Order: sequence, then structure tokens, then C-alpha cells
Amino acid sequence: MKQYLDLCKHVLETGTKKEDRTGTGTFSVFGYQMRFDLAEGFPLMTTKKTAFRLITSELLWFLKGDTNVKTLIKDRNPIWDEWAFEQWVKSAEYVGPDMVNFGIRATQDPEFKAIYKTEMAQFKERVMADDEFAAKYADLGPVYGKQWRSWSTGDGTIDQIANLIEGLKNNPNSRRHIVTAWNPSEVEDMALPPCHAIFQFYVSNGKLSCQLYQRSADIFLGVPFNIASYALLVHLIAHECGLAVGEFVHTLGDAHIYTNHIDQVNEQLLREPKKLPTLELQVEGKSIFDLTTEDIQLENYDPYPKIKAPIAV
Ligand code: UFP
Repeated sequence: MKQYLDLCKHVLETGTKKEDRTGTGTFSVFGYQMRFDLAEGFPLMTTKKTAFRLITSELLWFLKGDTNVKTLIKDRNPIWDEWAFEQWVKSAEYVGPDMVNFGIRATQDPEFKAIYKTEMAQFKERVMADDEFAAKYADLGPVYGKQWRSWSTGDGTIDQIANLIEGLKNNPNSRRHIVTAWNPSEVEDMALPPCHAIFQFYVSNGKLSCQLYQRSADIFLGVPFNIASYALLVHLIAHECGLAVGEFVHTLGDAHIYTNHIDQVNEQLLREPKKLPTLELQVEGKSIFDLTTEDIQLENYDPYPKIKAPIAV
């Protein structure tokens, strides 16, 4: 996608060097916007192979209101493993090998990486085998699923997604179709404060559009997932509301390329984008809250090969 490659070029050319929480270092800009016309095809990267099944599995996990990584592990989806593992190794109960700064150390020290991989595998096995352990360490706290489906009001909860769908069906012209995952009273209890923090839907000429404000954007590893995830959300909500798909508008706050992703970004920039795939939904008669990854398929996805890069935790 040209929009994405333009973002990469913009950050490489104008970004400033900025230290960050993970200790990796980034090139960063503040404030950027991309627009994707969803009628032109499904915006999944064609310039590197991107795991659509993981994106689907994560979005369905959010939509079910789930916050426990156990569900994702069961679904062979590793994208939140590191955040659950971090809760475990930082706890008083953990007495294994030193895992301080495991994310960055695993990229720099092969010996440590082997120990870390063993610890991670044991952690995941225990999550699967022990419900009490899973509830304690694999639950990420009040993250997306909780805020989207059961925002706490003190004496009750608000289902923001159900309200969004009701609002779009009954009052499409409203300018208040907002969902927020950023809950200031609960941010401290989350394993990772929401990156995709707030989004708004908009209906015009029978088409449904969505704009997302993403406060923090890992351009190489996170953003391709975020674009596809929200594009899928627009398709699912549009289907539920009997609307066609419009645009996905992606607004970024701190948009950064990690210093250990620069070679990978440059490699991707050498690749010419291909035709976008299309989405095939088998969701007729099913609730948006009960879908499985098999209900959502991509057709004609023919990307360039995968490009590996370390994740900053
Ligand atoms: N990040 C994304 N997209 C996501 C997600 C995380 O790009 O959906 F969950 C990246 C952004 C940043 C890091 O590099 O993860 C979060 O760190 P921080 O909370 O310090 O912004």
C-alpha cells in the first residue's frame, strides 16, 4: 500500500531520534494521517507477508470482551504473549532465571534467547494447564475487550460496541458514534495502555467509515496489523448494519520506526505494492460477538515474503 510506504519514507526522512520506554530507540514524528478506501480492496500489506489469521483472532477476542491471553494461546496466536509473560516474571512468585528486560536482551544475546524461549514455553504450558495461574498472570487487566464491552461505571457496565451498532442502525447521521478504550481510571491496571485509543464511525451515502486515533504506532510491526484490524472491524460493523464500506482514516500520534527495524523498512521500500486482496465473510445470520476465524477469509492475497524483525517490549 502506497499510503503506508509513504509513511515509512516520511518518518525516515523527517523523524527525530527519540529514546523510548523499551530502551531500543526510535525515529519518530508526531501526528500523521492515512486514508484507505475500503472499496478498493482489503488493506493488508502486500509488500510483506502479514498474518491475517492472527489479526482476525485478536479482533474477535476484543469483540468477545475477553482480556485473557489463554484464549489467544488456544487459538495459536502469540501476539500478546510477551505482555502476559512480563506480568509473570515481574511477580513475587516467579523464581526462575533473571528475565529483566527480556525483550531487548533476547535480540542481543543468543544464549539468553534460548533460556527465555524455554521460560516462555513453560509459562504458556502452565497457562493452559492451570486456570488459577491463567487468571492471575495471563489476564492483561482491563484492556481493549473490557473497555469495549464492559466499561465499568462503578455500579454497572457499558457495552460500547452494542451501543455503537444500535446508534448506527437507529441514528446513522449522529456525530457521536464513538468508542474509547482509553479509560483514565483504569490505565494503571492495564498490561499495556491502549495504543488504538479512540475511534469514531461515520455514515454517509450508505457507506460506513471509521477514524482511529492511535496514540503510539510501531510502524514496522504494529501498524500493518492495526490497519487491517480496523479495516476488518469496519467490514464487520457495516455488514451488521446493512451498510457498504467507506474509508478507514488512520490518525497517528507518536509514529515511530524502531532503530532495529530500519533495514527491514528499507527492504520493504524496495518492493512495489501488488493488487490488494479481498475479504470473504461467511457471517450471515451470526452475531458479530460469536464469530470464529473460519468465518473470515481473504481471497487473492499474494504478498512478497515475510520480513522478520524483533519486537520491542
Ligand atoms: N503498538 C502498536 N500497535 C498496537 C499495540 C502496540 O504499534 O496495536 F498494541 C506499539 C507502539 C509502541 C508500543 O511501539 O507498541 C507500545 O509502547 P508504549 O506504550 O510505550 O507507547
